[in-house]
Amino acid sequence: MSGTESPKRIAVVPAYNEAPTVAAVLERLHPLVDELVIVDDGSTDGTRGAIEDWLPGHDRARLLAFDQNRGMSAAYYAAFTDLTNRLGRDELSAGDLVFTVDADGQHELEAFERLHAMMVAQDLDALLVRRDLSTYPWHKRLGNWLVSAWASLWAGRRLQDVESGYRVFRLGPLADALRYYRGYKYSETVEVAVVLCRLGYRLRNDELVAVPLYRSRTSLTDAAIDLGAIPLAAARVWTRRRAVQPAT
Ligand SMILES: Nc1nc2c(ncn2[C@@H]2O[C@H](COP(=O)(O)OP(=O)(O)OP(=O)(O)O)[C@@H](O)[C@H]2O)c(=O)[nH]1
Ligand SMILES: [Mg+2]
Repeated sequence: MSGTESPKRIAVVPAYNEAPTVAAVLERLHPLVDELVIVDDGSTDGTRGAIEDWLPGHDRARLLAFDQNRGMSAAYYAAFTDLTNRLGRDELSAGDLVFTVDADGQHELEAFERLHAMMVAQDLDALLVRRDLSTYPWHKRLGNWLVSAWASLWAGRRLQDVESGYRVFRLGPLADALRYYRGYKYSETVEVAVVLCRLGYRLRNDELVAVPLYRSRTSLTDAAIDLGAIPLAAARVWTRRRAVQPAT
């Protein structure tokens, strides 16, 4: 895939009950991108209102909103499917860059330009930021190490922080990967990583970025779901790859 032409920058921000932080994150992110897609699904704390108050005057941003909460993976699936459909209509290009950024302020936007430059200079298909988890409690770090090690086994290569939601994808590979996973709860991050690796895309997961603040809402159950989702994602690529590949 060529990385030489100037790609569009699109950010996808999933937001669930992030009223205190979401507007500040969007305000900071908006000047960095050509397009901003926010997905609020069924927040109960005023997140929707905070986004709607922020939207006027930010014409490159749009909101996808669900009335019932469907989980982070469903939010990404909706946004990525929308982008994939626009790729199919030639409104976007396979080389365009899709950034994913959390709405809680945990993703250091200082790194944004550096991540873009790495994608282009190294002609990467995906860059999953490795978060500096040194401020996290030991059990979170251990859990992250275990899930990443398990994912590495199934991906066929070492992944350092497979649970990271701070990522950059080329739209073409992302649209391709989307044919092999949907995600449940938080599993989107681990599934897309394993699928992209199994499909042979060029991916990095070793670029370390600081996390400005610690906050955690994920549980042991979420980690268990991810552990189960990883081999299933790899198996889907093995069993369905031939079936979904266009005939040559
Ligand atoms: N649209 C949507 N977004 C969600 C949902 N759950 C979480 N998010 C968002 O997804 C992003 C990541 O969620 P977090 O709960 O911070 O998870 P994390 O940072 O990956 O992991 P922890 O640090 O362990 O909590 C944040 O922007 C959340 O607002 C959801 O059900 N729907
Ligand atoms: Mg977070």
